[in-house]
Amino acid sequence: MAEATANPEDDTVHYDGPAGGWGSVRGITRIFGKEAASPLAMETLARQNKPHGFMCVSCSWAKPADYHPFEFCENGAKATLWELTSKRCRPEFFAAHTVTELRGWRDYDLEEQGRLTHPLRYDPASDRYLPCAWEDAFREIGAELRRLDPWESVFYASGRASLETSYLYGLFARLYGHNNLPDSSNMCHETSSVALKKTLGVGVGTVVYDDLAKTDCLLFFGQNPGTNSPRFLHPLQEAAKRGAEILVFNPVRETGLESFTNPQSPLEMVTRKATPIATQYHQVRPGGDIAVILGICKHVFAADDLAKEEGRRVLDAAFIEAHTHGLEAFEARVRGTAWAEIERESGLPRSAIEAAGAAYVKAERVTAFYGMGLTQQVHGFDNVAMLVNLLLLRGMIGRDGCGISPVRGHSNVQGQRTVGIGEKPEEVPLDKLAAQYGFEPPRKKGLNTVEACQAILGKRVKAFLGLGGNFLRAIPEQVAMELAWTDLRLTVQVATKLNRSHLVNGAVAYLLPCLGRTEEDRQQSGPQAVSVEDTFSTIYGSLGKRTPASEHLMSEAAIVAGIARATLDPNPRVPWDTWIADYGLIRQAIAETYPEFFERFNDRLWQKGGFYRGNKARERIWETESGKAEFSLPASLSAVGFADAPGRYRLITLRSNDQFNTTIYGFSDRLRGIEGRRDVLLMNPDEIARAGLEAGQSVSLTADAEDGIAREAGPLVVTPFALPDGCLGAYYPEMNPLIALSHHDIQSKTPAAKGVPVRIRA
Ligand SMILES: Nc1nc2c(c(=O)[nH]1)N[C@H]1C(S)=C(S)[C@@H](COP(=O)(O)OP(=O)(O)OC[C@H]3O[C@@H](n4cnc5c(=O)[nH]c(N)nc54)[C@H](O)[C@@H]3O)O[C@H]1N2
Ligand SMILES: Nc1nc2c(c(=O)[nH]1)N[C@H]1C(S)=C(S)[C@@H](COP(=O)(O)OP(=O)(O)OC[C@H]3O[C@@H](n4cnc5c(=O)[nH]c(N)nc54)[C@H](O)[C@@H]3O)O[C@H]1N2
Ligand SMILES: [Mo]
Repeated sequence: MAEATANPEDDTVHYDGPAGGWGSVRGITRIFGKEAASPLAMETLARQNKPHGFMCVSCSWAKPADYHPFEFCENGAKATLWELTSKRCRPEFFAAHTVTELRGWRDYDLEEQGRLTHPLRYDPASDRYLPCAWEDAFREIGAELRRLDPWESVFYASGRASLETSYLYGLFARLYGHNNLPDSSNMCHETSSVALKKTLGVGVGTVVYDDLAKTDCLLFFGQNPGTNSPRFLHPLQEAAKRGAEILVFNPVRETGLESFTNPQSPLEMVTRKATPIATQYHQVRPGGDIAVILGICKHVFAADDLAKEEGRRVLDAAFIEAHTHGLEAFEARVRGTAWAEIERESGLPRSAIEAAGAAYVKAERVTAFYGMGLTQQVHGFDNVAMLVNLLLLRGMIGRDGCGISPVRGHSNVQGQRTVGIGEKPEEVPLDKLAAQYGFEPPRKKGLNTVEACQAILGKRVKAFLGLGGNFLRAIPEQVAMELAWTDLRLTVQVATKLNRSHLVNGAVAYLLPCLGRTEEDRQQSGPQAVSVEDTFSTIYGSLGKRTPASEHLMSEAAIVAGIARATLDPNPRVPWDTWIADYGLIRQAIAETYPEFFERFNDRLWQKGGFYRGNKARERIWETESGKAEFSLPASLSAVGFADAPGRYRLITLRSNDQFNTTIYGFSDRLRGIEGRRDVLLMNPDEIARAGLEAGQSVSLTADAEDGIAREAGPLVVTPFALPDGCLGAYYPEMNPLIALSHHDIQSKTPAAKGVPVRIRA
């Protein structure tokens, strides 16, 4: 059986087996036992991601029409069992522990207490959370909000809540009077929303699930499907088997991109046969992607020069002429950049980049997939825009089997934006809302995540509502933010399990427990379904059937409606109670606001394979400034936004295979061969030697930001790992105290968590 071992050749820690396979089965079994989930949980897993089933609460990967018998992966199963745990975090727990005491606990131990069971109010006298009645909670929260200027409040959303809940949440903010609606997307694919909008006219990807069966070349930049979207490994395996080129660019050699054994295939499982995935694997330097892609473009222009001599073209000249703008300046920039510069910034030899270029030139249908490796950089916008440039050169957008695909994170993060959660007023049909509900919506831009943090530090915000998530652990600048947090007047957190954000509270604080997506949501008209949108803009119904973790839970939709009703003056056109009695009526309201996406929403809710909401760029209609797809010039050849200096490293903050964002399921990062601990500092053996360190030594990291603020994390154990020179790897969220709030993508303000300047302190 595959095990984590030290690599005999260079002593680095790595994993010997494929992704999937028996390791993933063992992973599921272990969590099943740990959460003491009832045998009925298996029945729930069998309904996961299927028509009339429920849609996984883990990632936003597609739920295909021709599904597998078990359309779930190791990490989807972990997420489901995490929700279905038999453990409960009851009022007795809070009676036994003060909030100050709990603040000293590890994230893992907090969530290990299990599901929250009662609405709770913070009692300053005893420093404890005490149970309260739902109506009292709503009344006091409403009264507090009514006392504030609406712009002094922030309504955060974490990307899981359904389309129905999200629509109500956004509407509530606007009826109340602000656009301060940051969401987890602001820390994630906001870079994509901004860059794709600017260059292609749509803020989402152009690829659909069926393209995966047609593409003959997949470019993979900074996304780790083995851990973060494991069901992606099935179409990837199929593509590999049909001989498609799979070109990976990642500083880390991620197992899922190297080889895969399909746990759903008895033959592969018994024979332990693994399919190799990547046909080329390039360990680019963190922040080196702009240079790599520019190098590939350079190769494309050179190949076009040669082809022209033979009367052929490599560029899609007709497409460029009819559909794009700005080629000339881009071409001049590419031709004017020397290979030596490209090699230095990318950390890759010219020959490797040319090999990738040759595969791209040969392919008929190319798709590009990417994740946090591109978006969480200071020049993240340029990373994404460069990928667009590359695809435009050969007309790889708006054809079957082609396109660009940001692989989204949270299961409904893209959908939340679709139905109005967002701080940018221009992206919400405010006139429509005004007419539909008879009010004057706020028109000023609201706060995104970084701006909300700045406003909290500057004491300009007095109330924070969190619809899920773990804001204080997910954001940068943790130390200063936690200090500022206690100055808030009101904090309200809607959650399923206890986390650190609940323990740093405002003067008036509520912790409101909600139903999970697997659970039956029974309202006046009967059990309610909800809906979510996946990474390919496809929308699915989702029906929870499990008995709720506690009879005191409310649905997220009902909690939002409860707070809204208590805050706002009555408006007969905004029937909160009627909406909650029957979510079909919320879907009707959504269809009225967004007819272009949600026409006949209720009829299409259970369409097999979901329904596609369409994408203009896919049809080659470009809603950009020029009316065409835009070539753009990167501001810099390096994406990290700081210069190299002696002793300064580029830190990548990583997700393990045993976590979902700030939720730590366990201490095993099986696919990277790291077991039993998360306090590791990954660096390559030569780098360890150059720094005068030894494997196993304990060190800490300090931030190397220019603002002079001391930021530190550790202790960490130096662990040899195959990474490029000059870079370090360590886990998110433990490293977040090291990230300055100002260290973010310039255009979108997405925190630059994949290229953090740090120093090592021995
Ligand atoms: N099991 C599980 N599933 C998840 C999540 C989870 O935490 N656990 N989180 C969900 C969420 S919200 C999201 S956004 C997604 C995140 O999914 P991903 O987008 O895959 O995010 P990460 O794992 O943070 O990082 C992705 C990859 O970027 C690489 N990388 C780092 N720096 C660079 C660089 O400069 N260039 C390149 N080319 N690559 C780089 C890293 O080595 C890593 O392999 O997953 C979702 N699914
Ligand atoms: N350094 C660094 N920082 C990062 C990242 C990184 O790669 N590196 N990644 C960023 C990214 S991509 C993201 S998306 C953010 C994630 O930021 P968030 O979305 O804010 O964080 P999560 O960890 O997903 O939130 C977990 C909590 O959600 C609650 N929860 C779970 N299920 C439900 C539910 O059904 N309803 C409700 N109401 N609550 C629920 C539970 O209480 C749980 O503790 O972090 C960002 N921060
Ligand atoms: Mo994310």
